[in-house]
Amino acid sequence: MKLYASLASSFARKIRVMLIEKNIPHELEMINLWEPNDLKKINPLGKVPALALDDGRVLINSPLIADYLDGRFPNPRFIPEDPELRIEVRRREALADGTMDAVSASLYEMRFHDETQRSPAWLERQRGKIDAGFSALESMLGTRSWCVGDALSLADLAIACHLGFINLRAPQFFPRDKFPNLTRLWSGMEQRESMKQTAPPPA
Ligand SMILES: N[C@@H](CCC(=O)N[C@@H](CS)C(=O)NCC(=O)O)C(=O)O
Repeated sequence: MKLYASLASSFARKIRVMLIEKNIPHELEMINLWEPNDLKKINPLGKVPALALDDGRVLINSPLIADYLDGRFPNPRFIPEDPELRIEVRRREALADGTMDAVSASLYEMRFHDETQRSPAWLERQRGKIDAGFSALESMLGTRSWCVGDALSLADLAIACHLGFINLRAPQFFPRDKFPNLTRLWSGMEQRESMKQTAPPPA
């Protein structure tokens, strides 16, 4: 299988970390999303991550790719088998991904529009989602070591990968003193070898 990723993408990092933690043999191609590239031949949406399987199928969207990898390579599991625990992990992953989507929407607005053309209403709308998303995740985590149960799961991975990007490239969206529980989870996760190997470069 071959993973298409980019150096900075925290959605792709979720998958890269899973591949390393599970020790899954794979090829990796890094795409520069901001230069002309052939990514649309693989994923019509032109987004990373995309996982090309050996049978010719391509999986897009990190939750779907994570589902495939955890099912095919269950050692160790990042999505519990128990249906209740499973849904708790996926709820948190969805919230973390959605919060990151709002950060991305804000960054795209700033990338594609100079200051005079930017929509303050759009940026404020996204900021509301970011603040509410992190607040919800912060109270869901509380003082526990892991998001769900007593083991690392896809929920922890998603939060750590997105916070890794935001703290490096757009720290204004994550005031650490407001979110001590998430900050603790993220800094602990950054100590893992899989996270060190996939750290995004500074801008
Ligand atoms: N929901 C998607 C989001 C993927 C995504 O937003 N990828 C960004 C990089 S972080 C991308 O490829 N952007 C390029 C573009 O939108 O043209 C997932 O979970 O994989």
